[in-house]
Formats: sequence, C-alpha cells, structure tokens
Amino acid sequence: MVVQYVVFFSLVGFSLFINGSLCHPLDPLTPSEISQTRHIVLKSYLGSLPNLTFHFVDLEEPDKNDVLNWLSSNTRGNSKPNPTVPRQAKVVVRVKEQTRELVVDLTRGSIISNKLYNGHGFPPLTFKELFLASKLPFQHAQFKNSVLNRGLNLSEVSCVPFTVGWYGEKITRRALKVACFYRGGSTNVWARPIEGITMLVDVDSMKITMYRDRYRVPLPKAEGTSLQSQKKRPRISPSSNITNSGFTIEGHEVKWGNWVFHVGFNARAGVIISTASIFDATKNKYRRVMYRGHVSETFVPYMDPTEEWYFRTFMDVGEFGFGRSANSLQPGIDCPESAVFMDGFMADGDGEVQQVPRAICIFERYSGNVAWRHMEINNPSGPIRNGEAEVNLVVRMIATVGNYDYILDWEFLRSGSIKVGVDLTGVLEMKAVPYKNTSQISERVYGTLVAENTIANNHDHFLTYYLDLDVDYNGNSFVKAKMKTVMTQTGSGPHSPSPTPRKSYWTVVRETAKREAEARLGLGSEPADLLIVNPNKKTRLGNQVGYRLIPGQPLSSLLLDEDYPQRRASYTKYQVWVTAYNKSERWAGGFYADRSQGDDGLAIWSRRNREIENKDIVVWHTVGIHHSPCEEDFPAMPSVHAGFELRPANFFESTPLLQ
Ligand SMILES: *[C@@H]1O[C@H](CO)[C@@H](O)[C@H](O)[C@H]1NC(C)=O
Ligand SMILES: *[C@@H]1O[C@H](CO)[C@@H](O)[C@H](O)[C@H]1NC(C)=O
Ligand SMILES: *[C@@H]1O[C@H](CO)[C@@H](O)[C@H](O)[C@H]1NC(C)=O
Ligand SMILES: *[C@@H]1O[C@H](CO)[C@@H](O)[C@H](O)[C@H]1NC(C)=O
Ligand SMILES: CC(=O)N[C@H]1CO[C@H](CO)[C@@H](O)[C@@H]1O
Ligand SMILES: [Cu+2]
Repeated sequence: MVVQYVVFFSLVGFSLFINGSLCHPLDPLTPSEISQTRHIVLKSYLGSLPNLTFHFVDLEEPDKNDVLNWLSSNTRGNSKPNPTVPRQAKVVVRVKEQTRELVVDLTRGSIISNKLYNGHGFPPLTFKELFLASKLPFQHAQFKNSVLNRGLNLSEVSCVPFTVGWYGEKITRRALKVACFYRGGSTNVWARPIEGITMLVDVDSMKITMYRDRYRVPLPKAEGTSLQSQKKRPRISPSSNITNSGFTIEGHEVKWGNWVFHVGFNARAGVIISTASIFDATKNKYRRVMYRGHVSETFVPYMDPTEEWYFRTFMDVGEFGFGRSANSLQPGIDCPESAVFMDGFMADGDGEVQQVPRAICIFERYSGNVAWRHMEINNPSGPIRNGEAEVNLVVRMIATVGNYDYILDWEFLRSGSIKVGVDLTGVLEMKAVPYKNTSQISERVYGTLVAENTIANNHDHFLTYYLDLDVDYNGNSFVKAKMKTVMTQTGSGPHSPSPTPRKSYWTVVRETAKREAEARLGLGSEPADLLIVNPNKKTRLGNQVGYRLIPGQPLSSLLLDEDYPQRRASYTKYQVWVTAYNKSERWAGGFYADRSQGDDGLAIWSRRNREIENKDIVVWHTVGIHHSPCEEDFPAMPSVHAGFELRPANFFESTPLLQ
C-alpha cells in the first residue's frame, strides 16, 4: 500500500511560510507565533506588572473577505502571488484584577490594540488556577477536620474545582467551588463524593473565603467503581482494508474524495473546520459549503437545587475550553491505529506554548454501511446489482471536561453530506446518599440510585454548534420547507385531479425567514425541511441551490426562562437560530462565559432582528440529551450519540456518488 498523505505537522512552525506565502490564513497560531505573542506582551508595560496571566491566546481571525480573496487566488497550481493576510493574535490577559483584550500584530511585532473589558463575566480559567484551587482544601484547617471527623485519610482525598455560575449577585468576583472525593484505592475519583461540604474559592486572591460542613452521609464503597474492564479486550486495528491512503494533508488543509477543508484548533472550541468546499464534477470546480464550523458553547445544568449542588450549571467551552480539555488520542482506542494525527498548540496561563500531542485524528471509516445501491429485477437478462460501500472521512477530537468525555466528530461523505456528531461518555457526577435501595428513599432525590449510597443526578448536555455556512457563495437564506396537508379538490386542467378516491396529500410550502426572529425554532412540532439556500443560484433545472440541516433529536432546556442558569444559557431556548454574520459573534454564551449574566450571547444578538434574507448568515444548532441516569451508566457510561447532518439539497445536478 502506498501511503500518500503528506504530513507537515512536525514542521508546522517552519512550514507556515513557504516562499513568503502563508499555508492558509486560518491556520492556528504556530508554537513560534505563540512564543512571539508572549514575548511581545511581556516586553510591553504589561510585562512589568505583577501576576499577569494569559487566559486566551488565539489567532485574531482575519476578515472573511481577505480569507476568501486569498483562497480564490490560491487554487492549487496557481502561481500568482497571494494577497497578504495579516497574522495577528487575540490575547486576553488578567492583570491587577482586570481583564484586558489585546491584539498583537505578529508581523509588526507590537500590540496594536489594548482595551479594558468592563462587561460582566470573566475569561476562561487557566489550568494553573484550577490546579491551585484544587489544592487549597489541603491547607484548610476546617476541611482537614471534616475529613478526620469522617474517619477518612487526607492522603486519599482528591478535590475538583467547579465554576459557580451567577445567581443575581450585584458584585461578582472570579470564584470556584471545590468538591472533594475519596479515592481510597479506587481509580475512579468521582465515585466516592465526600458530601455535605461547600468551599468557595476567591480565584484572584486564591483563598478559600467560605467554608461550610453541612451534613454527613456514608461514603459510597470502592468496590465496583473501577474503570478497568473486567475482561481484557483487544485494541482495534482497522479491520477493513482502510489504509488511510485516500487523503492528503498539506499544513492544515485536508483533501479527500471530492472534499477540501481546513482543520484548525484552539483552546476554546477545540477542533475547527473551515473553508470546506466540495468538487462538482459537472461544473468542474470546487463549490463552497461551509466557511467555519465548531462547537460554540455547551450547557450542562444539574437538576439538584440543594446548597452543595445548585450552582453546577456548566458552560464548558467558555469556562474551561474544549481545546484546553483536549486529550492526546490513543491509537487503537480513540482512533484507528492507521489514523493520521495532528498536534494542538495553545498558550498556558503564563503564555508559554503548550502542546497536546495527537489532539486531532483523521481517518477513513468503513462501518459496513452502504452509500447507495439498487438491485434491478425488471431487467430482461436477469437482475442487475449496483452499489457502493460507504467510506467516509472522519476528523475527531476528544475533550475531557472533568467527569465527562465529549468525542467530537466531523464526518465527510462523498455524497456531499457532512455529519457532525458528539459521543458522550465518561463518568457520572454523583452524590453520596444514605440509601442502599430505592425502597429506603423517603425524601426528594434528584436523580437515580446507580450504586449503593450513590445517586447520579439528573442533568442535560447541550452542545451548540456555530455553523457559518456559505452555500455556493455567501448570499444565503434560511428556508423552512413545511410539509402541509392538503385536502384534495377537483378542478379542470390536465393535472388537477378529476374525481379521485384520495382525500388528502401533503405538499411543500416554503417560508423564507426574512429576519432573525423568524429563524428561532424549536423542533419536532411540525414536519419541515430546514434549508440554507443560495437564492442567487439555481440548478440547470431551476431549483434553488441549497443544503439541508437535518437536525438532531428535538431538545430544549426545561428550566424556567427567569432561572439564573437559563438566563446565562438562553441559547438553549431554541434549537435552531440564524443570525447575520458578524465576526465577533461566535460564542453562543458570550466570550466571557464564566459568571456571565446573560447580557451577551446568541439570544441578545438575535434580538436585534437583523435581515437574514440573501445575506451572509450563520446557523446555530443545539444537540444533546436530557440525561436521567441509569445503572448501566455506572461506573463508566457507554457512549451516547447526538448529532446532525448537513446534506446537499439541489446543490448538485445529480448525485455526486455517480458523477
Ligand atoms: C500575586 O498572586 C499571589 C497569589 O497567587 C498573591 O499572594 C500576591 O499578593 C499577588 N500579587 C499582587 C501584586 O497582586
Ligand atoms: C486510612 O489509612 C490507614 C493506614 O493506611 C488505613 O488502615 C485505614 O483503613 C484508612 N482509612 C480509610 C477510611 O481508608
Ligand atoms: C430493594 O427493594 C426492593 C423493593 O423495592 C426489594 O424487592 C429488594 O429485595 C431490595 N433489595 C435489597 C438488597 O434489599
Ligand atoms: C457585531 O457584533 C458586536 C457584538 O455583538 C456588536 O457590538 C457590533 O455592533 C456588531 N456589528 C455590526 C455591524 O452589527
Ligand atoms: C488489499 C488488501 O489488503 N486486502 C486484504 C483485505 O482484507 C482481507 C481480510 O482481512 C485480506 O484477506 C486481504 O488481503
Ligand atoms: Cu450525562
């Protein structure tokens, strides 16, 4: 087998500029660019101030027009000089208990913008802050007493910091609450919570500012909590003949089948798919489908309103970062052995380069499915069988945020579809209770008894995706093609039914959303195709060129609108939103998600009610599950899938599979 892929990742810092031209203007910051950014910030006046911390360092996204101009002059084999696209870094630092937003120009070597952020909410926590907070209890006399009084050994305790949300406080400081667990020989840190204790950490001073030991319950037992499987199972090599020879990677650009797209990475979103285009054999050219797609925000609210639990309403992307939580993928478990891996780079709290080896994997998947087939029996010389196995290309990243693991897949199909999926697995967040049997439970509990003395609390997982679709260029509209029942009426004319036994049929009624308010949708109430069309483009036959959003299962937040967590996560109110493109509107819960107050984010932007017909538009789609746990989710939860599909709808003149 000839392995054709070209891997430049190991050279990423050096290969970015080839003959003075950039590989791709959306390439993530290279390690050397991250170092350079740090250096530029430190040599400014900011560097002399004490306790400067870097909370976010990412490519300052170039203007879309510049990127598109660059792309159009950069089709392969074209040797025209590329227009230059500036390389800039967006940096969010904390200094003197204030948040500053910087733009660092890497070509000029200087800070070109430096603004104090005055709004609500705080930037993502740094790994170091989370680590330091998790260690504070071990220096805290009352906590040590609480542990001793429970008859436990301090050396077997692990503590985990949780973000605290916002509950109407007038003055907010950066804060965490720390919960502790007893390992006692188990490797499953989450299985044995030391319940009843609340500790509030003030992050800027890194001190425990509130301590309360409210009640005691027995510790759940260690037996049965192990995360080792009882039987040894083999690692999976690709069992089919997939060799991953079918794609090429240059820098961050992947070419496979009829697709070409860019794979990026940052600390916040994790994997980012950009400038995805598909080759149209009829037109003999690549046509644009999606400018940029990534997870924008999550919302994981627990349904236990008691003192130790009520605040657990996580917005993982904005509070912690999916990229920050990215794992080094294990070949043979997380991805096939033959997958191609890409490293991720980001800055840590000191601004230094942090590398996640094998943060992303790319592989061809044959799952035994059929791409298309037909057996024709009405053939005079005997049946004819045709068809094709479905082999797709998967781009995968896994974020482990505390107890949960999110397996994020972008799967490209030769049919023109993109399937976007998330598999949820990991360990439940559990609460110690006095009960060993449901028959003993006499008070209200907020979940399921999954093991003796262990309640797994009810919660949701919402993942809101940012989908900047540019279907065949960027004048796009959002169309609800509703299926409506029609009562048969007789009439004249050759296609009007004369008397017919049929009383009804359905027809498609297309409604184009003119403004943002018309594009906020709950799903599941009426049958409709959701289409992103290009009203300026038609097929040869006259149909409007489009892509269809086949959504995930209907899902929306069940919390009251006026409940504080829901005010912060109001993007979960609808499952589909469409907004006018604005470069700075990318994070559905607002950029400053930690302790946010719901005054920035998707719901606020949508309220402007901008025109979205024949405009550059962004689709936001939420997938996920309401999770009422069951015993099989303990001690580790088998993967649960959620996702959606983007599928061509009159985009091509005929199926690309047969072109
Ligand atoms: C810097 O942070 C440390 C704790 O992390 C604190 O003790 C010190 O007072 C801080 N210095 C300033 C000037 O804020
Ligand atoms: C604490 O440690 C001691 C000594 O290792 C051990 O005998 C005891 O069982 C431990 N207690 C618990 C509750 O794990
Ligand atoms: C738990 O309670 C059920 C009744 O709800 C009973 O049938 C069962 O035997 C009990 N199990 C144990 C271990 O006590
Ligand atoms: C773009 O979005 C930002 C943040 O919502 C807003 O402040 C700005 O006014 C918007 N720009 C336009 C042109 O709508
Ligand atoms: C070309 C190739 O590698 N073919 C192999 C595909 O897989 C089957 C079953 O494992 C092998 O027998 C073939 O040699
Ligand atoms: Cu869950």
